[in-house]
Amino acid sequence: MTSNWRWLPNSLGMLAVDDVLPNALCQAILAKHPEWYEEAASIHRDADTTVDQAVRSTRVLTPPKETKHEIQQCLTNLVPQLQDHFAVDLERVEKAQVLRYGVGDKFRKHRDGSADPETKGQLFRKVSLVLAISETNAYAGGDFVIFPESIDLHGRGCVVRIPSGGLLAFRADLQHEVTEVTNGERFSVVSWAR
Ligand SMILES: O=C(O)CCC(=O)C(=O)O
Repeated sequence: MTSNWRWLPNSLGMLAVDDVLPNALCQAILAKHPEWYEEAASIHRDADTTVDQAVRSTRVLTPPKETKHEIQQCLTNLVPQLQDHFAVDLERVEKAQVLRYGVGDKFRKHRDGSADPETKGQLFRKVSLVLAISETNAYAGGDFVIFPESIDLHGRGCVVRIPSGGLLAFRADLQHEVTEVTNGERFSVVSWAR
């Protein structure tokens, strides 16, 4: 898909980029994930990390180290562009999570962190990175919805359909959600630059 999915996020100050993850890598994740260990994804709450499936229900996959390395390299290569776009200094990109959402899975509206220097520990994050592995027609529901502060959408948010391999980057304090998957499986990669 080479549509203009990037137009809306870019016009709202986010950064949308096609083909950040090579197609062969996305296909390898989709084909090989059944062999990989997976566990319930956690959230940060107060100073703790906890699993709360009413808030975040998805599985974190554990790809082999070469695959992890390839993903991490794709994200690290983006740092100059992210620094430029968001006018921030970035020291590193956190270890990426490869996520699998089955039917019923979702991540309720949340913020990933904040660049406020008062923010301690894991939640000190400047830029959130979301990359699609699946094509958007591989599942139903599972919409990625962003709630920009710059326009009044009466609380509704904008759905951004990131094509396979594409990246959406946005300030880590922007609210967003993944709606419940109602059919199929949805795979994505998330990370955060700090
Ligand atoms: O899986 C996604 O597309 C995004 C997940 C998300 O919002 C997050 O992990 O913070």
